[in-house]
Amino acid sequence: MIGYAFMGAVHSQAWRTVGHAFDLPVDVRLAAIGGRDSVAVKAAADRHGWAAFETDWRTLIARDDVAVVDICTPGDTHASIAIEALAAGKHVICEKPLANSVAEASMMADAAASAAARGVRSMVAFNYRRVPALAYARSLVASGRLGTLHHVRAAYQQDWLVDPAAPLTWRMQKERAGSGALGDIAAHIVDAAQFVVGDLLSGVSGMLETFVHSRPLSGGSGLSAASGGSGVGDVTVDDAAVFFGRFAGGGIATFEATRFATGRKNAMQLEIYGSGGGIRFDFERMNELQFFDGSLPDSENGFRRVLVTEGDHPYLEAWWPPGHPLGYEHTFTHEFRDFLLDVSSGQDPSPSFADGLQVQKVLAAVSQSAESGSGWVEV
Ligand code: 4PW
Repeated sequence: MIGYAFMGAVHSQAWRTVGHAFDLPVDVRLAAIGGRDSVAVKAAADRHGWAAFETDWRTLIARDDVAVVDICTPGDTHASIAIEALAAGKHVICEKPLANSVAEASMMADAAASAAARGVRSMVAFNYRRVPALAYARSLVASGRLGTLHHVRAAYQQDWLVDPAAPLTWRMQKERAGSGALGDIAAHIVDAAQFVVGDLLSGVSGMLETFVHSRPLSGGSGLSAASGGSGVGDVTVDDAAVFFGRFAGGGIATFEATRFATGRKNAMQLEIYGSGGGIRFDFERMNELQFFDGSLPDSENGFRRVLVTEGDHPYLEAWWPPGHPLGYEHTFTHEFRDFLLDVSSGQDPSPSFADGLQVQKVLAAVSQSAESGSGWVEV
């Protein structure tokens, strides 16, 4: 694994547990963790259970005991690491968004396609697909329980940047992150909406907003880095993205992604309404799905809470008896289980780099719309 901040920590947890939670045809060994700062990466190796550490990612990729490279770094390094790892015959998991641009994502998708011809597999880590309630929602839609799709409403609301004193970190620097809320959290709800609906967005129109344009320089790099630097730096990405779109097969959608929804900490929400019913999901209650089954008589009907903890719900066979909820970290264990099963059986994991490229194209279309002001009519 390369990277050791928030995603590095939660991925490490998933690598430690996946081989124990699920029966896998492979042994999982946390061979090496990579990072530039030798003191920090050694501490991360000790803390997260990695057998070794490297301060050069190329050295890590070249190790004979590394079969899978897990990329948990800022987006400006995804393409170079993934392309070299695939060329070296290593299977690759890359955190979302796939890249900082369509051009980079396209090169990664091409490298993944040629690597797959050599039996080398890859996946982009949109972990919300592995929330049991969303995987179950997808099965409800796929089985026709909602009928013809009319509306999707998706939101991803955080508030960690409302305070203008929150320090400047890599997530607010375009050259490191590519974009702000758009690539970091709108990417999640675009992928999750397309995954649950089983269709792709054909067009979008939107706006981006930056509320705070300069921040104190930070002493660290993570989401909650303490401000230890001196002076201020420019915020060069969006704080919020609001957009709407149309699905290729019909149905319209609205999306809101923000780091300024005061009071909302990690509120990822998805609502789907069709001719036959409706679904509502809120990550703050991630083990539940609100389901309106339109086949029941109106006199006895309404949204009912489905507790998605039964053994026949997706992934639940590995965990606890009904009624014992799972957490955020389980979604990463689930995605690694699927990845390792696909690699072992010679299948291409999902979502693929091509899927990641398609999300990147949606994000780029939103940016283009916002920059050109297209579709905006003054009242
Ligand atoms: O889903 C993740 C969130 O929990 C996102 O990928 C980034 O990390 C942004 O906020 C958190």
